[in-house]
This record gives sequence, C-alpha cells and structure tokens, in this order.
Amino acid sequence: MIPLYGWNGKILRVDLTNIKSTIQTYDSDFAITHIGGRGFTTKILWDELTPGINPLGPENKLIIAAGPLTGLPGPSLGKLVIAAKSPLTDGYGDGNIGTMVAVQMRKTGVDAVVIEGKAQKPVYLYVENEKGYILSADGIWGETTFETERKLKEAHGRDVGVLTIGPSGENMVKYATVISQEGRSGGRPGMGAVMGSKNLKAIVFKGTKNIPLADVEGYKKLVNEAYNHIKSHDYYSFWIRQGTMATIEWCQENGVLPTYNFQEGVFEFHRLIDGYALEAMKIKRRGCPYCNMMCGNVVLDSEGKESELDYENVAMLGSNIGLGHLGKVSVLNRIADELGIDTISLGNTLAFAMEATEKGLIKDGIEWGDYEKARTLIQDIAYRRGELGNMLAEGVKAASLKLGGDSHRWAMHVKGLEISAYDCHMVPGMALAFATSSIGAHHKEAWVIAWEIKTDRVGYTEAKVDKVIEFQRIRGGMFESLVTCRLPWIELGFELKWYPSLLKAATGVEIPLENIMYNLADRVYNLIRAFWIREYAKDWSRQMDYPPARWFEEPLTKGQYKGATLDKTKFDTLLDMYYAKRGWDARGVSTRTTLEKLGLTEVAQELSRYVMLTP
Ligand code: PTT
Ligand code: SF4
Repeated sequence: MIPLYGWNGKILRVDLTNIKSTIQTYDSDFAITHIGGRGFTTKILWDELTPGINPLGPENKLIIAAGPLTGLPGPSLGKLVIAAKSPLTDGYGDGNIGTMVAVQMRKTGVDAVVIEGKAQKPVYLYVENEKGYILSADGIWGETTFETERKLKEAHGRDVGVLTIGPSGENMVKYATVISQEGRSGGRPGMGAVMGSKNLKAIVFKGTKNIPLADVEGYKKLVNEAYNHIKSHDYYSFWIRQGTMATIEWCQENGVLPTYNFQEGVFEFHRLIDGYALEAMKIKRRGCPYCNMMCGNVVLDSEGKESELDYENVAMLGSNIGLGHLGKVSVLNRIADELGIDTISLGNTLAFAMEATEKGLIKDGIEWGDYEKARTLIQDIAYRRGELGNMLAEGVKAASLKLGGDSHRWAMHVKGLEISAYDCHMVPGMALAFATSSIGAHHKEAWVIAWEIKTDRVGYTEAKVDKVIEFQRIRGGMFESLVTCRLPWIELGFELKWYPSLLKAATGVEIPLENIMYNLADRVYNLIRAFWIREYAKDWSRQMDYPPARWFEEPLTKGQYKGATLDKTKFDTLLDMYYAKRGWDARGVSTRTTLEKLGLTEVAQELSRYVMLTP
C-alpha cells in the first residue's frame, strides 16, 4: 500500500431511512484500480444492488462520485458523475454534471457520497467536512431548482455547492435530472426521480479541507501550461462566441439536425435558432469551476428571464418539435431547468406527442411547433397533471406501449433512453454509437458523427466499429472516471497525454493512458453490460442494441440526402463486428473469457446465474 495523494480515500455513506451517516475508507489499491467516477459507481452498484429492485424504492442507491483530478484547480476539472439504477430504463444510469459541488465535495474530505433508504419526510443533505446532516426540507420542497438553490445559499453561504431537484424529480418524472447553478443538469436517465423517490430535495456541500497533492509545484506549473495551451488554440475565440451552439449550423449543413421527431435531418427555420441567432441574444457566459472555455451561453428569453443554452437543448426543443424561434425555445429550456427535467428526453416526448396527435392517436393533443401548448404541457409533465402529462412523464417507450398502433416504430429511444440530437438516417457509425451506449441513446460516449461525415459517410466499415470503441474507451471510460470535462480535448486540441501527467503530479502514481483505456474502461463497460443483463435476464436480447425502427424504415423526404435510410442487414454486420471486438457473443453478452481477462471472474460467476455464458 502507498500513501494516498490526490484521492481523499473516503466515501460518505448516508442512510436516509435510519437517519445515519458514516465514513468508509478505501486504500491505494482500490483507488488505482477504480480511479473514480464511473470506476466507483459501477463497482458499488454491481456489488451492492439486488437485481430486480424498484429503482424508485428505498433499496436503490444514488451515488455522487468524483475522481482524483475532480475539483482541483485546473482546466475544466469541475465535474461529477451521478449514478443509480435508472427508473427510465431499468438498467445502469448516470450523468455528468459540472458544478461548484465538485470542488466543495472534495474539500469536505470525501470523494463520493452513497445515499440509500428513504426519508420519512422531505429532507435535504448537508455535508460539511466528512459529516452528513439530514435536515428538514420544509420551505424548499415544491420549489423550483433555482429558488431552492437560492434559499439554500441564503442559509449556508454563497460559496456552498448545491445539487437539487425540482418538482419533476419530486413527482418522479422518469427523466427528471439533478440541477445546479441554474443551468447545469446531470443524470438524464432519471437521477432526479431517484432523489425524489428518497424524499431528498437537495444536497449541499461545504468544505474547508485541502486535497493532498503529491507534487504541489509541479502540478501548479503543469496547470498554467495547460490553461495557456487551451487558450492558444485557433478555434478558441469562436468557441467563446458560440460554444456547442455552432453545432446547429453544422448539423443542418450535413443533414443530421433532428427535425419533426427525427423524420428529417434539415429544418426550414434553422437560421432562427443557430449559433448566430444565439450571438444576437447572448448576455453572458457561465460554466463550471476552474474552466477557461466556459460553454454556458446565457440569453434573455422571450419572457425576459435568463436561460442557458447548449446545442442539445435548442435542437430538441427547437427543430425537433418544429419551433423556429430562439426566444421561445429559450423559455422552454429555462422552464425545464427550473422544473428539473431533461431537455433531450423532453424534446423527444413533446415531438412524440405532436406526431401522435397528427396521426390521430392522441385527441386534442398538441400540433407541431405549438409553443403555448408546449409551455403548458411541460408543466403538466412535471406535475403529472392530466392523462397526457402523466403518460408523457413516463418517457416515449412507455408512452408508445400505452398508445399502441405503430407508435413504437417512431418512439425515438434505445433501451428506453430518448435519443440525443443527431439524426442517423445516414450515419451508420453514429447509429451504432447510440445503439451500444452504456446508458441508452446518449451521444456522450461515442460522438463519432463528425469524424464519420468527414471520412466516409455511407460505409458500414470496420473502421467505424473501431472508432466507436475507441471513443467509448476515452469518453465513457477515461473522462467519466477521472472525472473531468471532455470538451477541452474535443474542441480545443487538448491532447489526451496531458491527463496522465496531471494525474502523476496530483497523485504521485504513474498510470499510463493505455491502462485507463484498456483495463479500466473495458472493465467499466463490461460491468455496465453485466448490470443490464443481470436486470433483464431472459428478456435480454440483441434487439436491446438496435436504433429505432424509423431510421431503417422511413426515408428522409427532404434535403440533399432525400431517400436515405439505414440498412438493417448491414447494421447487423456492424453490430456483430462490434460484439466480436468487445469479446461479447451474438446476444451482446460478455463471454466468460472476456470477463476473466479483465479480472471479473466473480462477475462471470454471478452473471451465469441469470444467463448462460458463452465460454
Ligand atoms: C447531458 C445532456 C447534455 S449534453 C445537454 S446539452 W451538451 C443537455 N443539457 C441540459 C440542460 O442544460 N438543462 C436540462 N434541463 N436538461 C439538459 N439535458 C441535456 O443533458 C454539460 C456539458 C455539455 S453540454 C456536454 S455535451 C459535455 N458533456 C460531458 C459529459 O457527458 N462528460 C464529461 N466528462 N464532460 C462533459 N462535458 C460537457 O458538459 P448528462 P453540464 Mg450534463 C441547460 O449531464 O446527464 O450526461 O446529460 O452537465 O454541467 O450541464 O455540462 O451539448
Ligand atoms: Fe463546464 Fe463547459 Fe467548461 Fe466543460 S467546457 S467544464 S461543460 S463550462
């Protein structure tokens, strides 16, 4: 065992049922093997959750986990992973949020918090220097996320970090998220609903401890160089202007902008919602702690209130629902933040309701682009008001099962998680990325679309499978375990080699990039896969790894790629290649050899109780 630097070596355990909190310590072996973030959450959830539990029951565990670089001064290091069994998908769920909580949590002396049980009455958790206090949520339960954070800062000081849910988390909307700083949102697969199910309104962190560093001077020097490196990139000044919003124009040009519930890849009013429209309305930028490329573009919306825009929010609440007015899109986005609801799933469910109305499956529903009704319907969803609001609060998969007809063919999700904002009628590599993402259809793990469009748009090639796996290792494995923001690497050429150097200076431990990518990331991926298969058991099949039927069956009718669809047979070949390279069998189940090679022999033993394992 070696002394720990960089890591605090402590996890706070909170039991809301028995009103108890304790500290669990971990040693350097555990730290080096699991690093942090997803490395911790996957291990804890696999080891400790009983399969088949109700994700909205007291047995579920909500974990907030940092890594050894999280919360240190340094480029874009203010991020956290929030994880639990998902009420939206019944599989592994997590999200990544950038917030002052990342800094404050680490300063309290803990690297993760694991919350279980259920409070008898609404409460919030206050954590100060390794101690957790469970306090009454009187006066904040029922409030919006913005108001809750404001009140908690009034009570505990302006510098505290706050994670909170809104009314949609309280009402257990299946895609409720956790919000911080009036515009940071994390946990798309219903992490906010899990908090709500525990009667937990918020978590407040206040810390005064120093995180011990192995090489203080070396770390400082490296960080200064890193900040300068990021700032000197050619794209920096344009990034500062538009951030992720430049993606609207790029998606329109390439015919992948989700439009009318992913029926099309181009939107006639794209100019009214793109990065230049944003620039005309922008009043300031916001972002995560210690970031020198802050991407939160704040505008005044059509009601004169501040709203923080990102590409996904605008595409899903704009083109995908047929709304070509950025001021109004910004209102819907701000309301989603106030109510604590995921904008990607929300844009999918609203569009699904619009299409179902058009097709006569919903009576007196909502027309394409109907802003006023959308505004009301979001409230109905958050408060589960009326039959429609309550149905849509369950997500598009459940709504399509309820509505029937052929609606399951255009319910846009994978494994129950609604698709993020990239139309895949004609980008098979990106379709594979959505299909095999470890939490359902999220772009976060393998955003291969830019590379794919630049290199070979139409092919179903081995190179695409390799790229998906490479990105899943880097993005889904490395960044989610360190835990740091991946945007400096994607957008501003901050090479991956910086991370082992930062790690070495912070922890004193030399962990080569390959170890993180091939050992840790693959272990995380196989553990997450095992989690899904253990939950679904005999109901698991390769169908779980398919993109929605629409992309195979309904050609685009507009734009330069008119007539395009995905090819089912060729997609199957891609999926087979993907499984083979991952060491999984034709059902998408890890083989015994794969698990054993990754040191997951006990996982293989446990998993073989649920499905037959291929040797
Ligand atoms: C992320 C997903 C995204 S990804 C966006 S916009 W994006 C949407 N943002 C929402 C929002 O805002 N409000 C809301 N009510 N719902 C929202 N849902 C959507 O959530 C975010 C940035 C972004 S902006 C991206 S790509 C990068 N994501 C990272 C990641 O996943 N990992 C990582 N290590 N670094 C990342 N950096 C970037 O962070 P989920 P944030 Mg988010 C208003 O959490 O569940 O993963 O869903 O965290 O602090 O808001 O930063 O064009
Ligand atoms: Fe946060 Fe954006 Fe900076 Fe990443 S780039 S750390 S998401 S502000």
